[in-house]
Amino acid sequence: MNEEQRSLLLESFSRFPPPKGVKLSYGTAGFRADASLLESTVYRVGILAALRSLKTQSVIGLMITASHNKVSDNGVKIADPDGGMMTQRWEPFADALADAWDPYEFLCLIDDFVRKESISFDDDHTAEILLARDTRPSGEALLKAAKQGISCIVGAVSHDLGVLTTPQLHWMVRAKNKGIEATERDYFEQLLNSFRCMVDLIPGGRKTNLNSENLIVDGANGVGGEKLEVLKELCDDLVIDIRNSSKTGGMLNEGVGADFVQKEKVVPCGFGSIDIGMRCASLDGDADRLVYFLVLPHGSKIDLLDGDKILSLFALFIKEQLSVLNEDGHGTTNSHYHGHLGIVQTAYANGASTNYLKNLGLDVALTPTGVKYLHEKAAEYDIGIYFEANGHGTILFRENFLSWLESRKDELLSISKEKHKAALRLLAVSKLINQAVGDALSGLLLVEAILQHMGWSIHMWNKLYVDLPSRQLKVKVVDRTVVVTANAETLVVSPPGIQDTINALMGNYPQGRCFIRPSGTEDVIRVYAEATTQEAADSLANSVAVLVDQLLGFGSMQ
Ligand code: NG1
Ligand code: ZN
Repeated sequence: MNEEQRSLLLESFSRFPPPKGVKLSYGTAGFRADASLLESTVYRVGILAALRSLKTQSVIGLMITASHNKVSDNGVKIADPDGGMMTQRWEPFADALADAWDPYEFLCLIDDFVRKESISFDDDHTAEILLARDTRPSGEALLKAAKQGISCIVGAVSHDLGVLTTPQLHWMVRAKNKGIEATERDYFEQLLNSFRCMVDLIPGGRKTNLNSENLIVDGANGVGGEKLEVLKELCDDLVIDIRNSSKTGGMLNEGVGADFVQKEKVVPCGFGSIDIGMRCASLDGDADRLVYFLVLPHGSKIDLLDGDKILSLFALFIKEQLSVLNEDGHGTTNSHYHGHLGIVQTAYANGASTNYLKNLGLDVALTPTGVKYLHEKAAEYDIGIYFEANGHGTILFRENFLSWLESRKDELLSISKEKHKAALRLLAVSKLINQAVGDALSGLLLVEAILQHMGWSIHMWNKLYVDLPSRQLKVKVVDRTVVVTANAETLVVSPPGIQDTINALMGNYPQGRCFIRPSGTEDVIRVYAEATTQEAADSLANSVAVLVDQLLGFGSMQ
């Protein structure tokens, strides 16, 4: 680094002192905290994004959001050149940068890192960063801090894209680096063109009346509802009743949104008995999660169709297309099977969904919680479908497989119309579903297209399998980092002894399954339990939560 660069960094450092006594870390989804604590962190992530752009010589994304967390929180994360999450290799540097207190320590840290990573500051490559934020009131000021961070790397430029969903920004970063048009309009057009293509390929033609009930969407009072309004205006075929859009004045994520619906299993605000039996969906605060639900008669209870059920619907559809593509004309499968399909879940996946998928003959892999792990695993297949139970997920297509489909699709037409259509459907799915991260808007369009393709109502979809009753709890602890897990978080290896007690408790319940793990986004230990009855799942989760509280918490539970 030359003198100009050093003095730029030193001068700006003094304007963004880190908050005293707060240590932040780049968790499951970037840095998250109360928004009032984040200015300095966001400024530093601006620097980080610029360095990442120099290193990769590509466009990088920086998103200001705290997703489903409360409106007073905020967060910041980086999108890598392929639109995925920032490489885990850079996370320790992100942590050190966010926590550096002394200006010279700060400078040395950057200097050493730049040298270690061989990042060059030559004039041929300048950093370029796309910035966006969700609808949180703190977003605008934090975005300014990010710009300040970026501008203290010599030559770096930022483009403020304003309010976007998280997946829109990731999509744009990916598109820009592939040399594809990358405006918001392009995003909407790609989604709608591929959606229309899927609808045109419905067996027996377009059947608009198949899903006679309307779709009603809860926008979490956030950016997702706002963007869905745009999508609806651009497409006459989309009949959607959008509630809790950010423009209706309700509080972000307060009694609304995918996280609330999934965890509480009750109707969000704005929904009630008039919606009984209708097809309802809920997005989270930055629209990277999607769940569907059915309002049940009497009270506020719902039947939840979570990420696992969305995954199962997608898996069934993709498997069907692959079978048609690979059939040899005598009802048997070709020996040269094209398109290895893999499913990726976490330990939070309902056991009934995993059984269902395995019974379909599919490969199911488990990874630790966090999109980065699921995404990485899914990228190992020709088609990898991953979902967290909370509704975050997508379908990844390997480039080679897509090129093979593209090159074969016309030839397939002379062999069989059905094979040709199966290839076209797979190509349409690859364009519709976000290849960078889970995206509630594209996920919603794909669910709608597949339901129409199958001729299914939400009730029929819901019957694919019956969820095992489950309960998720969280326990506040002194230091969540003392809990270390293994085997995709299904086993506690430290502190010693806890796993034996959990095993003994699980043994008390038929089909009892329970695990604990430290959250990556909150200062808690999460407890998940599953059993054959709700009472048993509740009781198992409670007894393990009490154990965690006694050993690691404040002893306030009994
Ligand atoms: P943590 O706090 O690490 O459990 C939560 C979700 C993740 C993921 C991240 C990022 C659960 C149990 N955990 O992570 O799946 O979505 O937030 O938003 O839902
Ligand atoms: Zn989110």
